[in-house]
Amino acid sequence: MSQTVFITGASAGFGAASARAFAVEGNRLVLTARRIDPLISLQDELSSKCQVHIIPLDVRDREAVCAAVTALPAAFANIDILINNAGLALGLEPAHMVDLDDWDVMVDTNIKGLMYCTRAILPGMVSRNRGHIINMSSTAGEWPYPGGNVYGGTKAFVTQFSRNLRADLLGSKVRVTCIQPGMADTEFSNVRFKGDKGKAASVYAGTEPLTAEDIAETIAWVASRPSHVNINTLEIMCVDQAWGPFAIHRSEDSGKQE
Ligand code: NDP
Ligand code: 8X3
Repeated sequence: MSQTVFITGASAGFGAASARAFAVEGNRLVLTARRIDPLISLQDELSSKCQVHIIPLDVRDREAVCAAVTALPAAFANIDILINNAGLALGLEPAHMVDLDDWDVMVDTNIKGLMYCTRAILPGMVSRNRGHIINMSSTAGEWPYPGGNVYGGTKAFVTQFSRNLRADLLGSKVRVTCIQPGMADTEFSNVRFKGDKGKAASVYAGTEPLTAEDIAETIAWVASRPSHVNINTLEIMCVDQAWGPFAIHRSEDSGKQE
């Protein structure tokens, strides 16, 4: 069955790989991101397989999100699948040392941008009684780590927002899925470390991390379940990643009475 798929953050990583995964005959793709050049390249690459509409869009811009959805050409207007993927981490400093602007950008993108896209597209899905919202959370939304502070907080929002959407949508046929990947080798770490390629590469050194294609395949699988099946939450890690024990700080005089 042909579907219209709206992807945020389609210029790189999971979003671009998802565009490739959904580029099958009959489908219509709406690809959005701030950078237009990678979107044009992707459109050139995929337009022999399916119809592709690209929109330069910053998901933090509430008016622009509404305008983009309202102005969709008729062929792309009835969105079946929204992949709320645009997002980023900035920095890995402890909370008392971070740049507050970085926290603002993460909240505005990962939380508010995802809210805006959902609110703009969901009414159409409800009125057609058909649709699927796939939200990109992270293991960072479930499991804390030093320096994860606001990034993990934004992803915890995505996880709980996804569950609450399901609660609101009970009685409709609209599905909601939350994907929680662990470490995946995309532009993510390069963005987090603000272009420091050495630091970004060190995140994946000596491991076989998840790839963007691993996540895109998972998204495609989730979306292709029978229409009465809703995958609620799906956490995925590479085999080279797992949990550690609780961290315990010990000092020389700990526990000693004066
Ligand atoms: P990439 O950096 O490779 O891709 C991020 C995408 O988000 C880019 O297309 C970027 O496009 C877009 N984006 C960022 N800010 C905005 C914005 N304000 N408006 C619109 N688009 C934006 O990272 P990933 O593919 O790895 O990340 C995709 C999602 O997956 C993110 O939400 C991330 O938090 C999450 N994730 C990543 C993991 C990983 O280890 N890689 C693990 C778990 C979750 P542009 O810059 O052109 O706007
Ligand atoms: C990305 C995974 O562990 O870098 O969301 O936060 S992690």
